[in-house]
Amino acid sequence: MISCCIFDLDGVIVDTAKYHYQAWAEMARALGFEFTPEQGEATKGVSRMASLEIVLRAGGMENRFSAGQKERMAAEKNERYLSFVRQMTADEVLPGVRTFLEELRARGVKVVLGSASKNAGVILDRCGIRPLFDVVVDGTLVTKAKPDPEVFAKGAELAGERPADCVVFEDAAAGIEAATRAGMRSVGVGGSPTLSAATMQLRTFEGFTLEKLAAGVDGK
Ligand code: B16
Ligand code: MG
Repeated sequence: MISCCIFDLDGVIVDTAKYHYQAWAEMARALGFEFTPEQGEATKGVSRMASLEIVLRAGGMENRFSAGQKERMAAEKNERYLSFVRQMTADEVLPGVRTFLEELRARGVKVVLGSASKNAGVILDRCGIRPLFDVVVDGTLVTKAKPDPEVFAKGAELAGERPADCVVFEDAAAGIEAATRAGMRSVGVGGSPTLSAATMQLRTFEGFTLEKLAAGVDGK
């Protein structure tokens, strides 16, 4: 039975990773080194402060700054990131997502957001999709980052659904692990080989339906 679908945000609903990357790369350049797109991959699904550590390590600067300086750097990065996010429109919702969310709602399946981002609310608002979610759990509500199951467990609890009836949609390996640890089935979105632990794989939401989801996760 599937009574609740829980969606990661960045990489599943929208591609905000490109804005995170641009903001981190600008910070790195100001510090005097290049942060490459390949290095940026490691920040996907990871919290803001953990991402900062990844960037500083890439520049060999992991021990150079105090905790207070790091807080300020993360805040500045976030301002840069928000300057991109504030320009977002409904066109940036990834293909097929809106139709699939609408189908779930029409069929009585709960729709929940489970994101590490503290900016999830503003992104949902900019894209005009907040009304499609029954429950929003974001980085402001959880204390433990994925692969800890907290974000998904809380989503199921607030939706009033049992973990066994929930399916998580994720583009990051840590998110698939979090779903498994929460006792939920999972869909690896985007086709990365790092998502092989997911119950099923999905390249795009275009043409995807509840029926296809049920067939894909059934009996696994
Ligand atoms: P913020 P998700 C994650 O979103 C991003 O993938 C990750 O790159 C980012 O560092 C994290 O949110 C925190 O974002 O700085 O906005 O709080 O994939 O969990 O939806
Ligand atoms: Mg993600």
